[in-house]
Amino acid sequence: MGSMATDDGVTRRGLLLGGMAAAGGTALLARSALGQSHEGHEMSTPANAPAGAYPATTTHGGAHGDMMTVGTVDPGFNGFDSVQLLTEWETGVVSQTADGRTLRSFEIEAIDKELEIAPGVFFPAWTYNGRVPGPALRATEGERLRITFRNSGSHPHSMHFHGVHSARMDGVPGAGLIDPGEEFVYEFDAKPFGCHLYHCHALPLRRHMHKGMYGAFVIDPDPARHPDQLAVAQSRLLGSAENAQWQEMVMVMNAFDTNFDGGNEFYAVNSIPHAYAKQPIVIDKSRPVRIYLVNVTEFDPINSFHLHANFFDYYDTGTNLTPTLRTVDLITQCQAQRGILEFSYKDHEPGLYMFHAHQTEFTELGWMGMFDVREA
Ligand SMILES: [Cu+2]
Repeated sequence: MGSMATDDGVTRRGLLLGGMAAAGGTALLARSALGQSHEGHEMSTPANAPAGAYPATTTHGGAHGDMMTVGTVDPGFNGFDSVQLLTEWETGVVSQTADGRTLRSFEIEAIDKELEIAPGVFFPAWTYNGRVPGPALRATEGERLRITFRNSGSHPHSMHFHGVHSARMDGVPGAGLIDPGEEFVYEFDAKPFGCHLYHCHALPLRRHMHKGMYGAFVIDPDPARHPDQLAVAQSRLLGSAENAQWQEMVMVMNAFDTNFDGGNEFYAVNSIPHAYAKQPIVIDKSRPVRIYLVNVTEFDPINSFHLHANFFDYYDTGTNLTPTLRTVDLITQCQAQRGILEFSYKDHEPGLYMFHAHQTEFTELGWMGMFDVREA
């Protein structure tokens, strides 16, 4: 919690409503059914009402479903949509180095861009390639990576990768932190395999983080290096037949301080509050699910992921091929913590299964979604 932030959820909701007025009077919260228009009387639920105090009319029901943004964010305006972000991996361009190694090259540009992060609420983001979170970079263990970073934004920025590299490539002041108009090339080996992240490391760090400068950085294990756990390694390798059996998605837990008071007004995975509640993520129940989960939430010290009616295995940081935790239904992450979740619905009946942060306030302010589990 930032020094200026309140930890009082009621007051925060009050701030949210104030922010809505500032955003042009577009009302956001309602106890309405999903997708239903309640313009004109959405304020009938008092802003300080405790969750569940009013009967839910949503088909998703219950205390989680009765507070929801109304309307939809325009994916055309943002240039990306939430469903697309789940499965869109940036794998760069592959070539060979002079000594015969695989070289994977990425092009990243820092761009100032206004995003519509909730219906009618616009946020002056600083982005990588015009999106928040930035591109989900994906490579394979042992490759040489070359990231050409161009700063077309209005402030100094960098790319600081969580991984193994030299001091010169660390993306901190004096080592890859560049001014507007400049370019820098980061180059290092892809290691260790795992679920990592990158983010800007300009100061003040909290400002550059919360403005949107972060993204997932996944390094798949090279199966040839893991003969004793070959099947698991193969299943993690994007492009393999074994990997194609999985339903993989990337979820970056983030939040937005839309009134710049050092506390967040909106919480989400992949930026858009309630996006996956309004448009549940379709899951084929016969195939396993793998989530690359990264927490970049600024101001709040912790975030979490809770899966309803099911349990998952968890690989902390993704750097092992055996689970760190087995059979859990909740995982907590500080900022920059991340890991891989694996679970299956094969023995479940089809239906809508919820997932959300288990900080109730985060849930109500946008960090809640649904899996729409269906027969194959
Ligand atoms: Cu920055």
